[in-house]
Amino acid sequence: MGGEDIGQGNDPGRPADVHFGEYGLAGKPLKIKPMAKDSLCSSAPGVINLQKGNLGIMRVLFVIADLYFSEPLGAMVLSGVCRNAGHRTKLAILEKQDIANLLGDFSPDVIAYSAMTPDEHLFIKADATVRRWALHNNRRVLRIMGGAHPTYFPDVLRKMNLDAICAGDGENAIVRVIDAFAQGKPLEGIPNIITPTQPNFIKEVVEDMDAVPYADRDLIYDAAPEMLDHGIRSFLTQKGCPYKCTYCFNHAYNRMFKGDGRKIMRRRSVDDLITEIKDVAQRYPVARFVRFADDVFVVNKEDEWLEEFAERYPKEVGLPFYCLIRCNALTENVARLLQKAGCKSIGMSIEAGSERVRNDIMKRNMPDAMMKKAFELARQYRINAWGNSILAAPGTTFADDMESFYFARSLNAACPTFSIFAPFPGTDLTKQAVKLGLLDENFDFSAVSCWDYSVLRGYTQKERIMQTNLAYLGQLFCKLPNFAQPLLKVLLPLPITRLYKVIGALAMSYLLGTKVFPGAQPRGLLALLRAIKTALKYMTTINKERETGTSQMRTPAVGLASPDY
Ligand code: B12
Ligand code: SF4
Repeated sequence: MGGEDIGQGNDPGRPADVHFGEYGLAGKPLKIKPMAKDSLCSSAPGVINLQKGNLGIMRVLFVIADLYFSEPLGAMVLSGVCRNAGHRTKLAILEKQDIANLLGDFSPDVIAYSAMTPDEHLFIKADATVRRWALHNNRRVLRIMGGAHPTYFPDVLRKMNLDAICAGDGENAIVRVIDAFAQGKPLEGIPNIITPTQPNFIKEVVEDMDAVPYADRDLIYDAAPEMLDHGIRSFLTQKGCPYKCTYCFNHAYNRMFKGDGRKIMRRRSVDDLITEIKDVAQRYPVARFVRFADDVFVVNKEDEWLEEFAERYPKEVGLPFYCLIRCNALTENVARLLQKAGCKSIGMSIEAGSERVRNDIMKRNMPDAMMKKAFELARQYRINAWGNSILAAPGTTFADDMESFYFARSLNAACPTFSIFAPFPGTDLTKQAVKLGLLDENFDFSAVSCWDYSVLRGYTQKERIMQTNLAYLGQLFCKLPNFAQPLLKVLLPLPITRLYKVIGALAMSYLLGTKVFPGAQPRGLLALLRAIKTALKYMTTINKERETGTSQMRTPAVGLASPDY
């Protein structure tokens, strides 16, 4: 990543406006965060190239699968890092753009795929186009993939015949890789980078989050200007989660990266965070709502960071915000501080109605009484809680799912939602599903979705339909009065899931728009209709046809390249 003295006018502590000549972004000066003296990495490869007069400047095409309403922070942060090092970047959104056109126009040197497991099939298809283009144009292009998918399924390196994958944090790795490529040096030995000849990687966790340049918002708004219609702007305040929920990737990440003094929980200073939010609010003035994308916004009940944030954020930023928190962390003091700060909504997952499923199977460690108290506190402090429950988890029955519905209804969450358990490579619950014989050892994870029929063996077709129908009707029926409840039992077995999906998507859009992100909706009829269409697409897309014959994913995939896993 960048370096001690990148470009001109880089007085640490003072923002610098740097224009990279013809490599600048559509003539707009790129505002670059001053780099800390002891920047993220010890070497500063990008600087050398800049000083050589643009010789090593690379064109990096970031590729993501799709956009829903969220800004893809991973690609945006890495684009900020690359631009800070003098490289030129652009974004391809596979579900929206034809990558072939972008390849012709942008002529990239590096293809940086940022992937989640269910979208793998889209990347395989796009990669075939990239390889064809490179061959026809006699271009040597570096193809690298990062994000959750390669981190937990490193076999994708071989499967797609990529040059490299990045496991975990990419802030340092990406520039080191690009510079090595530009200089014709090997990629082996770069922390977090796995190559065909170096499957065991050196592990690195980016600890100084303040030294990371701000997420590059132009990357996303240039590729998808309609995202500006939405008033929501996403930010990261901390990385890492210490909990061990069995369906989530965090225990796998922690197992893979902890040790040797590496710090898993990392947080930005309040100062750095507020400076970025103010900068974004000023430069993209439709900002109406802030969404903190951290897995957990508050971990400790006594939290000096939160106290400072609650003091300063309302005065210096003042935008309403949404964040994620667990019931065990929402004490009266934390609820008070969140309210003081301007928190309007929280994501506080329920996950399951019975303590057996919630605590034994999912390892949430939350008794019913704790959950009730947390939802009560949220109401008391006028913070709207979005509580999701996972249906059809391994080792559960439809009776458990109904219990989840009744429990969620009893908690009276502002936005109760229900999703279907989707197995992802490397998690303990996926391994448990294999152990129980509910999933094949060779299960193909591509195109798995939290909104579609369960992929687990052991449920009858009727149960599968009822689970999915409950996922779509549950939120609406949580809000309907007691006398309407018997109707749910009548509707659940009917094989009209497609209709329920539309009802569910509309109910969810309404609750998200009015309770979770109130006031952030796009202004103008056209923009609003576009947003509803996106929501419908997000929730009604059915599992894509599997790539038969090409997918060889094996289940315990995490850390295949990691010696201590
Ligand atoms: C916000 C979020 C979303 C948002 C935005 C997604 C986005 N495009 O960023 C929305 C709501 C759209 C979303 C949707 C889904 N999500 Co999501 N999401 C997250 C969440 C909570 C945070 C992601 C984030 O912003 N992180 C912060 C950034 C800075 O980190 P990052 O993206 O990981 O990027 C870093 C590294 O991975 C790496 N890196 C990333 N890309 C690249 C590329 C290169 C070339 C390199 C070198 C490095 C690199 O460097 C970055 C900086 O360190 C994560 C959990 C998590 N903590 O990661 C889940 C997570 C990524 N989501 C997940 C899933 C499963 C989904 C869904 C499939 C769920 C579903 N509906 O079925 C959908 C997929 C929708 C789709 N097809 O795109 C899983 C992925 C598991 C997997 N094996 O792939 C995660 C890990 C959560 C989990 N269940 O454990 N998600
Ligand atoms: S608390 Fe949330 S982010 Fe942390 S491990 Fe559990 S599900 Fe994952």
